[in-house]
Amino acid sequence: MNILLRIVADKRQEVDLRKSLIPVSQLERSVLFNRNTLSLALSLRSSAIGIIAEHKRRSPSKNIINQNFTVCEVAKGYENAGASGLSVLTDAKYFGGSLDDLIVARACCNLPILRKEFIIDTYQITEAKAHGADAILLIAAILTPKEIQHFSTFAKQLGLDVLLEIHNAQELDKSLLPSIDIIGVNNRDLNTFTVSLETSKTLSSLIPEEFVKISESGISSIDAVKTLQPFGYKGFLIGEHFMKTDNAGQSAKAFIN
Ligand code: IGP
Repeated sequence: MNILLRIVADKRQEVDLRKSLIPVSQLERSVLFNRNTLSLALSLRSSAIGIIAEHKRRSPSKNIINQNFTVCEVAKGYENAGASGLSVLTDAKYFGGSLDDLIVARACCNLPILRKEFIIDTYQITEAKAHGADAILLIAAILTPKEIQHFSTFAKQLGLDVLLEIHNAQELDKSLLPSIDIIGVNNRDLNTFTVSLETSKTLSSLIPEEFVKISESGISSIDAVKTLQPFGYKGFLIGEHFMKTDNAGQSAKAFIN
């Protein structure tokens, strides 16, 4: 079984368990659920270089990246660097993240926060809001067009922005909905882990103007950002390159200022 299918199968079990422990009504009563959200799309639109900086301890492709930072110092470091948004991985098994990371990040910065997760159920969207997120990720490769429609309209009703991630033209075809704010081209193939910035270059012209376009993964130089900007990319989602250093905020600063 490929890695993506394995992650999704595990996720189903994990979500069903959490659902049985914490009912939706309880999430909806939380303080963080009842707050005004920040728009990640708006923040990207108004930035010269929109960096969505990611908190990422480890990954299936790279194993351990950095476990020495606290979420709070990373969140504050990225905010001071002038990032347009913060991405927080919440998957525990493959990425070493948690929903607690989201709560801490929310308490430590005022950036729009993306819950970086394999979303397969509306329950996780309610959870995202109840733990401080402003935006969610939907991965086209693991969802049907119907699910994309359902999950994205659900998120919009909660005031969350929706980032839809694609890796090829077929995935884009099932994703062109008014309930999507941002389209992200993932340069990393989640099945094989191969990274190529060519993916962003090839797909850029197929993405309609009304979506904020971002390029995700494998970006490790300012040159790469400069190369992709003329293709219409307003945002760049960067994790490993910042996290593998001994000062994530400082390395993000070098990209922005
Ligand atoms: C960041 P990188 O190569 O800069 O660490 O990539 C981000 O794009 C990557 O973590 C990512 C991801 C995902 C992780 C993109 N899409 C979906 C988990 C699930």
